[in-house]
Amino acid sequence: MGKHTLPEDFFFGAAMSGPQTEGAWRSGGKIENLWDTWSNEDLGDFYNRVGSYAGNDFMARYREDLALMASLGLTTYRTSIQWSRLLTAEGEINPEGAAWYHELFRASREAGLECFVNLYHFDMPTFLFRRGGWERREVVEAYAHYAELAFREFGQEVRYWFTFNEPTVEPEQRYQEGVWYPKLHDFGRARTVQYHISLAHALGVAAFRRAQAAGEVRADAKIGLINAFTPTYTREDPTPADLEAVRMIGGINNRWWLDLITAGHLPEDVVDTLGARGVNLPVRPDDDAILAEGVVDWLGCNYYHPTRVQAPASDRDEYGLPRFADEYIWPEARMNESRGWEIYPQGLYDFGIDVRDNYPGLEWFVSESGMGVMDEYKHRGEDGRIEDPYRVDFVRDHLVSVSEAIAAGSPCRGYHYWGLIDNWSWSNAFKNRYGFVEVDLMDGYRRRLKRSADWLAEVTRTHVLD
Ligand code: BGP
Repeated sequence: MGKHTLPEDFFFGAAMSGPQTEGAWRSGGKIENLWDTWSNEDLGDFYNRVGSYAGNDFMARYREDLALMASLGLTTYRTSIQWSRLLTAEGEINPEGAAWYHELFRASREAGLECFVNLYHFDMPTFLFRRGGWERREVVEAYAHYAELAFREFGQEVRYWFTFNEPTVEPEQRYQEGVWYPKLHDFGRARTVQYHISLAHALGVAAFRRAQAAGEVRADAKIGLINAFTPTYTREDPTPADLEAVRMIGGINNRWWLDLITAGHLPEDVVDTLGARGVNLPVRPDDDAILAEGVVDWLGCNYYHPTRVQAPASDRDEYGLPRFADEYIWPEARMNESRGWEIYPQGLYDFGIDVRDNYPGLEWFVSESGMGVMDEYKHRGEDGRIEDPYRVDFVRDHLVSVSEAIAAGSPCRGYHYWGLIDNWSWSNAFKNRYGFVEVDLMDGYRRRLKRSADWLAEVTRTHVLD
């Protein structure tokens, strides 16, 4: 009958992060992270000059927000601990920071919500960045220490842990594409950062296993990685050079992490090609043994858009660095114009099939999916609620794709919507709104359900999509 449903035990939840919601950027003993530093140095880089400072006021409104999530039928959500809030610059627990997260996890349980906890969401403490950030081993070690302390502190409360959110993004945005502070254009340094984050991930998993064996972490706890996956496509009639572009771009963004978390090593073909092009990773003799510890219990897939590539016109970019692909403009692409991202729900199905066929046994869930829309206040209806049928279409189409992947045998367990409650989107600040719940900046961060929230509540209740 063409009716799409999701399994009864399929979970629905919300995804968010500490730096984008908490606010209170310099109280409670929190030290500066890179977002605070960038805001202080160049507020003009942020949409409407809204910096990192206030998040979406979550620390003041968390009880209300948790209740809202539960009222929409969600049973889980994910946020992140901010390294810069939990630890002092001396690497010790900041008691006020710890108290906040204990309180948040307590309130979550009380609201009937399972809180998934991620340890790092692009929020490098500034003093560590000044020591070289992810370009330095010292910082990899500092992350491992932070992870160890977090497992010990919250190990009895938290069941679902994640080492990183989107480890592909910092190398790309900060070091390669020049988009985020410190705005570098250096392909090689970006790969060093990517390599060091891979080691940090593996050391984090190892610390988790040790803490679990020692009884510091619950026996039923799991560790995972959350990454942004961009299924990589090329033109319909590809040349061998187009396929080569797919191999390298898909290899750097997707296979790199999938191989690490399922097999405990990096894809050899990708590392070899990088080396052949003069991009050498800062490998040390014992690194293979470290990476081998990176195998996780399950995976979160953030999916916003696919990547479409073709053979590059030149094998060097404008900065003289290796270039593996040019963008391929697919004439049929449907765009979310606000964000400039292609809307392609089938990418989730294709990801699910990739996991089923190439990484058998790997359980996964959709850890982010969402649609950000500019000037959404213009859609406000007469009763004050934002009318957003486009969001319903977007989420339904993606969930249909998930249900088809599950029907084809892919082990997808749940779906977290990104930005359930409008939040601060890095340098885009509050430009593109993702929420099923509006945050009214003109009215003291007041929360108001958008029309789409009615639909969401119905789907979480029935698990029926069409
Ligand atoms: C992901 C991040 C989130 C979130 C989301 C939406 O890459 O994990 O932190 O921000 O994308 O993107 P944006 O906020 O840039 O519109």
